Parts: sequence; C-alpha cells; structure tokens
Amino acid sequence: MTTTKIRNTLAKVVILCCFLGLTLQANAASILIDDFVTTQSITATASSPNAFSSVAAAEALGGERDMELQLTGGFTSLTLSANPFGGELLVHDSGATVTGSSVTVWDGLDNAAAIDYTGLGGVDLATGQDSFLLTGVVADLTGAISLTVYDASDATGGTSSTASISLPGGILAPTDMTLPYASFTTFGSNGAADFSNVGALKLEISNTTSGSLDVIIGSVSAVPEPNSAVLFFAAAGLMIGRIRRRMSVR
Ligand SMILES: [Ca+2]
Ligand SMILES: [Ca+2]
Repeated sequence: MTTTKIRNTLAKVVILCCFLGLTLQANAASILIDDFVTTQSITATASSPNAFSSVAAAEALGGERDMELQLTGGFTSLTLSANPFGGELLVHDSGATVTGSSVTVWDGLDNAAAIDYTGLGGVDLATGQDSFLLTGVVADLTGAISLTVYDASDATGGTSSTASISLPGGILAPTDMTLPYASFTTFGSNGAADFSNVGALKLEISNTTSGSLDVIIGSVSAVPEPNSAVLFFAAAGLMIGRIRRRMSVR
C-alpha cells in the first residue's frame, strides 16, 4: 500500500469512528423518569391511613405522577411530597413512631390509584440504557427502596421485574444510587418485564420494621452503562494508533 493509500484509509477509519461514536452517544442518552419539579403532597395519619394524589407533570415520564401512601403503624403522620420547599426533590417524611410505605407511579394519564400497567404504551428504556439512576438519595434510618418495571404487553401487571435497595440508615449526605437492569431479579407471576416495552414504573419506599424513616430522592432516570462511549473512543484510538505505527514502519 502506498503512503497516500494508507493516509486515505486512515482518514476513512477516523470518519467512520466519529460517525459510530456519535451514533452510540445518541443511542446511549439518559431518559428522565422524573425530577420532581411539579409540586405534589399527600399525608396519611392513624385515623386516615391511606392517601392518593395524581398530578399532571411535564417532567414525569408519561406526563403524570401518581402517589399513594399507606400508614401501617404509629401515632403521627406520613407525608410524601414532590418539591415541597423549592428543592425539586421527592420527600418521604415519616413522623415519630410511624411505619408505612409510599408509592410513586408513572403509568400515564389515568388519574387513578390503580396502576395502569399498559399506561406508558411501551416506552423503550433499553436501547442504550442498562441501569436506573437515583440521584441525591438521603435516608436517615433503615428501610428499603424498590423499583418495579411492568411490561406493556400484560394488562394484569403479572409481567414485571423488581429490584430493591436496602437502606442501612445514616445516609445523611446526598448519594447517587444505581440499579442495574441485571439486578431486577424478582419477577411477576407471568415472568420478567421487557425493558424495551415498559407499560408502567413503580417506586416504593418502605419502613415496615423501624419507624420514623425519612428519604429524599433528587431524580430517577434510565441511564447508559457508565463510560460506554468513553470505552468506544478508547478502542477507536487504539485502532488508529496501530495504523499510524504501520505507516511509520513503512
Ligand atoms: Ca397515572
Ligand atoms: Ca395510576
């Protein structure tokens, strides 16, 4: 091969790598589930242990955020809020002695406490994404956060996948938490959900054993594998380096 030919080949490889890299980056974009800008708040008490609210929220996947509370014990109150004090956060706030759970659901425009398992109509969260990211998590006491993905092909909700994070307590500085799709190992009675055909999503915060848990979450999104684009460009760089070395040998 002449030097000119090698130079032309190298130029083609560079152009191809740039094109592939850009395509990869475009496919590997994060998809926002919610960053809790639209305000919303519900409270449950011992005398009124269940509460529900649905609000139209442009930032929420499917355009609406549904919230539900169940207080299971204690004497004060349990509150779930979005953006309660201008901080654009989801806040699960248990009063002294209170146990219970809160549920935040993204299932499209149903304005109903029941989950519409096909409500999102089959959103693709798996072309370039492989994890959910919960940003800025704070959790003072022990409890759990779980996320369930429902498959849009099953209106019964039986085709689902769930992953849970155990909260050890004492997370007082905002901490990002990743839930890889591979960690969704609890399946519904009809099997696992297809993450490229999502009908609904449910985030549950629970403190059934120790009362008074407070949890804050900054945002929920589906994100690409960390640094997949960086790895690609590193591989492309190696390839170009090899061709350059070959050129310099001749
Ligand atoms: Ca809804
Ligand atoms: Ca609903």
